[in-house]
Amino acid sequence: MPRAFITGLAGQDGSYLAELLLEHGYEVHGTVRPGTDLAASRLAPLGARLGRGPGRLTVHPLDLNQPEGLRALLPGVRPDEVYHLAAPSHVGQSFEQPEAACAAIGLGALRVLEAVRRLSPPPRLFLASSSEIFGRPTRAPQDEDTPLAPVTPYGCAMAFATHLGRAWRITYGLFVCCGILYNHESPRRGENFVTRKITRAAAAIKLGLQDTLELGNLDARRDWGDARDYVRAMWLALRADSPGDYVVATGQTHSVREVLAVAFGHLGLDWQRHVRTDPRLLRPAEPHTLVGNAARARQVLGWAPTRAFADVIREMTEADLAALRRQTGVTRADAVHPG
Ligand code: GDR
Repeated sequence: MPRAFITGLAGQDGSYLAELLLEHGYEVHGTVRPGTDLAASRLAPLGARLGRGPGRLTVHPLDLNQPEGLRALLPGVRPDEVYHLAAPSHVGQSFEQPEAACAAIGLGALRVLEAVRRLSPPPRLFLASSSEIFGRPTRAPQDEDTPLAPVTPYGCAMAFATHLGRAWRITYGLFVCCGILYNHESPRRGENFVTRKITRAAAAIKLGLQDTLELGNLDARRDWGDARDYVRAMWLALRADSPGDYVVATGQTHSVREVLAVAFGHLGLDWQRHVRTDPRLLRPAEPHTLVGNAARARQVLGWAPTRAFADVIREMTEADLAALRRQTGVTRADAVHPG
């Protein structure tokens, strides 16, 4: 049975990918930040799977900002497949801390590539890249050959990491796949990303725990997919006959306003009564017309998205409502706040 190694195991994607690989009998290893409370993390549902061997999960606390950490750890694990998912993922924050974001994303990818290259035989490597590398593209939808034109620190760092992956594939003949991932959401999405911020606020407003929601640009449009579909694409990429880069996207865009309409509408609320725009939440630059053409993933990997945008947003809203009810004990929502 294959052995996989995932950086960023406790993230949205890392946790779903670990579940997928365990289901397929893999022995899964991965890194989490030192001090991570597993029972309170996204890995909590996998508690019973902790251990070593096929179908088991081994967690390695490791600070990936330490240059030597991964290179020291990987030879002992001897993985067949490595998935590099750990990185700061908030584009807005990358404007506030550009140096930290660029170092973690750029040097992080470089260290993984170097650690993988030194293993014998080298494992197959998936690098998580981002639609942010296209920034303000000259064409839409974008595919694997679209020129990179990032406009955010995050996007610039991801472009650097993507070029490194391509260069190491050419130079060293490594099996490296860059997944150019468009936005992907789920109930495990971090609360500071716009979809989750909206679904959580809609649930809190429904329960009378909150009245207003502050957001930035409501006109922004994104190609939003489902995280569980996207980790399946990662896995399929490493099972292909040869390495390549893949756009992973739905090919459709929606606006932040549409997210609001679906989430609030699902709970019988009118979002316009609750949402305020806060100029401090506007970003210095926004990408334009990010929409992906996943034809190569479809043809080569047999991949296609299975969950529709509105279904994911509704699922997230339901999950937030259930979680807030559990946490607060508020159940008579309608009586508290008529919406
Ligand atoms: P994004 O996702 O930047 O596309 O990066 P995010 O959900 O943060 O923003 C999407 C759009 O919504 C607008 N927006 C707000 N965003 C946040 N976070 N908070 C707000 O209050 C708010 N109001 C409006 C943003 O301006 C933006 O236009 C995601 C991340 O997962 C990256 O790691 C990944 O690489 C890309 O998707 C593809």
